Amino acid sequence: MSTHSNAVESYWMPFTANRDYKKKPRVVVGAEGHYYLTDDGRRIYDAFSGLWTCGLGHCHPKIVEAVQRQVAKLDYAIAFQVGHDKVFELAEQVTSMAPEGMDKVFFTNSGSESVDSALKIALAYHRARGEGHRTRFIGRERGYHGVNFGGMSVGGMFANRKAFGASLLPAVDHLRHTHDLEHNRFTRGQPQWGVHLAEDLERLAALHDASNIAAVIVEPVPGSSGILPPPVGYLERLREICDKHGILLIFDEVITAFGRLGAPFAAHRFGVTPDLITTAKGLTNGVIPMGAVLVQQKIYDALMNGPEQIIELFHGYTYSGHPVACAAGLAALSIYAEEGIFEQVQQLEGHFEDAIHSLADHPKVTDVRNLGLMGGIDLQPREGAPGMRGMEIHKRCFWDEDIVVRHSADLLQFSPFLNSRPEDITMTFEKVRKLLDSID
Ligand code: PXG
Ligand code: PLP
Repeated sequence: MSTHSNAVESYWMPFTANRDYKKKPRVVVGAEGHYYLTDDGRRIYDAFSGLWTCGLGHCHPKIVEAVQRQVAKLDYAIAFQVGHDKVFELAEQVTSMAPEGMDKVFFTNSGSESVDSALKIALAYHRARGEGHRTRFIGRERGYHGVNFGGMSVGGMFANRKAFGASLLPAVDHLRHTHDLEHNRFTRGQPQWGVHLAEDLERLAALHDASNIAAVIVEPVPGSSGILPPPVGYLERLREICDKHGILLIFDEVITAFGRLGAPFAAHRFGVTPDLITTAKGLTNGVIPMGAVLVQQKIYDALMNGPEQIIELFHGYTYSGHPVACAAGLAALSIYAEEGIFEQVQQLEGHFEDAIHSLADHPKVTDVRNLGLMGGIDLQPREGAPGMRGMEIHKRCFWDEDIVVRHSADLLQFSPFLNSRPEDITMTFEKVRKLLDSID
């Protein structure tokens, strides 16, 4: 490792086992297309496209050029009370890709900020309509909505909640998650079983009284917690129940937007339109941090009351709509369209499904799930050492097989490039099988 060891010691790494990592750091110093370049001169295939972020590949020349041009022309623009050309252009582009009626967009800098912004917008909307009693949020077990207090509260990942449980938002409840090994183990795509789980929302609406519930937030396909495609009809049913009770439906599309499911948004793929969509990652292809909250016109309109000189929503970030991020976003959106990226995903989906399910027969594999270009493999945990098998696969992939495979405990996650070569998808799972054969 050429990086100075004091330098590595200075950094407190996010969501990382710091002490273990620092014994033998895995360091990249460059990237090109579908590969990372390491400090010891290797080319490493990126089977996770960043962190679900860089679906178009790394250092796409059109995005690089747009960013370089923008940073030299307008590096930053005061975000409050003054706008700039690129942010309006991007707002128009994003809303024109969005599901029908989602005509307004609020910009943030990450998925976590998008989620907390969306929750606040939901509260503000109900208050503006004289329903300020709607303060409760409903999330879902195994949901991941980022790391800020709102998102953590509606989230349902045990490890994320454990340390901060006592300080989460009080008025939150959770739907059950939809994964049940007895009924949908090794399902290809959406499971047929489980639509009845949406009735959990009726149960919670009765328990808390629907008139107290502001919004339900779900990932259309939970990503971080294991790629859990929704049962057929489930999201449709959530939409119906929300409509019946005047509850807003928020889709957290931080992972699923911008092509991951072969459509601009998961809302398109499932034919279900929520009231708000949170997004980030693919908006700029991960090149500059940026997120967005898309809302139905009715939500914006409800807040446009009172004296015109008064700020309608007391919320915003110093870097909302940062010009350099907007330039990256505009370039990314134009590539999605010009290179037919969503169609490429549709064509790759079947090959990806076959490739990932080729591991279903492996004795160390307990479940395989996929939708679009999202995939997860559960490994049988080692006796008395949960998480170690997943960690070993990740490390051996990096050091021995020149490939980045993401793991979370004993879950392996796959997020291939939206413009992957089919043979690279095949190669990914061949390498994983080889390692599964060779480790304990
Ligand atoms: N919502 C969802 C659905 C996400 O997937 C966030 C919110 C938070 O976004 P930021 O930009 O604040 O991280 C996410 C992020 C993984 C992995 O390995 C997933 C995420 C981030 C890092 C790793 O699955 N999702
Ligand atoms: N903390 C302090 C002291 C600030 O002045 C600001 C912004 O002005 C923030 C936090 C929030 O920062 P951001 O707008 O980048 O989220």
